[in-house]
Amino acid sequence: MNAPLAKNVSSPDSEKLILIGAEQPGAQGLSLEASLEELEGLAITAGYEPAAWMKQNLSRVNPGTFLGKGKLEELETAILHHEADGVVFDDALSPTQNRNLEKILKCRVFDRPWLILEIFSRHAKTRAAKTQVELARLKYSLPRLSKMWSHLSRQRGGIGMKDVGETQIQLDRRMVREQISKLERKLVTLDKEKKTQNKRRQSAFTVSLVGYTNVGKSSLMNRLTEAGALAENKLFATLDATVRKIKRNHPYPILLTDTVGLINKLPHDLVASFKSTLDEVRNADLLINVVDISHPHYQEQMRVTTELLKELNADSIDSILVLNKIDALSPSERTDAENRHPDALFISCKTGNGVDAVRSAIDARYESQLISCQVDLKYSQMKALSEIRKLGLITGEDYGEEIVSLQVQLFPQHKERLRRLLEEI
Ligand SMILES: Nc1nc2c(ncn2[C@@H]2O[C@H](COP(=O)(O)OP(=O)(O)OP(=O)(O)O)[C@@H](O)[C@H]2O)c(=O)[nH]1
Ligand SMILES: [Mg+2]
Repeated sequence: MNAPLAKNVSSPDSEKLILIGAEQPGAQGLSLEASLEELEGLAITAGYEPAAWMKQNLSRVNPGTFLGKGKLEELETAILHHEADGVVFDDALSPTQNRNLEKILKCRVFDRPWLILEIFSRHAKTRAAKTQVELARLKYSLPRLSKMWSHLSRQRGGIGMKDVGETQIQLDRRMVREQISKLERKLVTLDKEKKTQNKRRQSAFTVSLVGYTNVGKSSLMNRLTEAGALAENKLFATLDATVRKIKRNHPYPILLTDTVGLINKLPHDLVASFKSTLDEVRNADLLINVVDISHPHYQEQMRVTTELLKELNADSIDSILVLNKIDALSPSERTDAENRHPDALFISCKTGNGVDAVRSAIDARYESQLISCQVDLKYSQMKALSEIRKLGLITGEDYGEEIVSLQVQLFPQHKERLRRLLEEI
């Protein structure tokens, strides 16, 4: 992290963790070093105390224990040495690997996806976000039920089911499955409510802020709209899509959406659960791809963002690249970045530098989508003018003897509505 991250809890008895990363042939995304650094940031955000890092070159993942025997022994020694309470793997563990590792290492073992879920769970505020995270957590836990359950219950007030027997696990599984279907039903209802809201937004130009976590999306949202969105030096500060109108004289409002940040190895269940939030991205007319240009690994973060947008089928949406935090660059770093990204907009949400250019770029993209057409009105039809104004932007008026010729700019999808309106008058 390029700046110290805010700790969620600074409790003196926060759990000590050993972080494990593995270099695997053909792996994509962040380098091992950058990925472990990020894992450390995630662990701190979730309130843990990272005690040490361990790296491993893996030519083959052991299906039962992920790591080979030698590395496991090394890990056991490290746990004793650092008096660690647990181990977190940077890679996703299978449920079997997870259970076996807990048995061998006799301490809590979890992985990056679970860590992200814990953070999401702490930061979720709205009903939809809470439901989405809870669903993802339960789906993740179901095949891992045994010791994992004790973490779940601990976080929900500590029912204390540490040494549960097989029968108990069967019962727990059934309970979790029932809870999963209950939450899925709840999400469907919430989704329906949202669709009604979205319908009202159909005749709007929607712009979505996207990008890696902590790059400054919410800060840009605040600069552009005075939305008062929560901006914090915290991974995943934003979990819910906030929508605000950018005030302008256009016939259709421009709506700006702040979205959840992206990260490498985002848990699959989480992506699925956040589908409706991420729909904001998929359905946008324009994406503002925000990058923290001052981050040492910004290029890798850009790569991960591109990959995730592809996964969300959002890679063909028109987008503007915005490089934020230029206040944190030295003059030579700035020149370097400008040479490397000649088409990007350089801004600082901290100083406000460049924010107007983002506003103009959004307007220009909006206007480029409009089509021009000529509407001839008889003077007796002039009452339709106010209706036409609701559909499009009148850019020219030519008053003839019999008719008024209007130049109207509008979205292609509204041409049919205009035609019908003219027929009716
Ligand atoms: N130096 C500097 N810091 C910035 C700038 N813009 C945002 N920040 C800081 O970066 C941190 C993250 O900002 P947010 O706006 O919360 O970032 P985000 O992309 O919304 O983050 P998530 O919601 O967690 O994905 C905060 O501490 C901001 O104050 C900038 O231009 N310069
Ligand atoms: Mg945010």
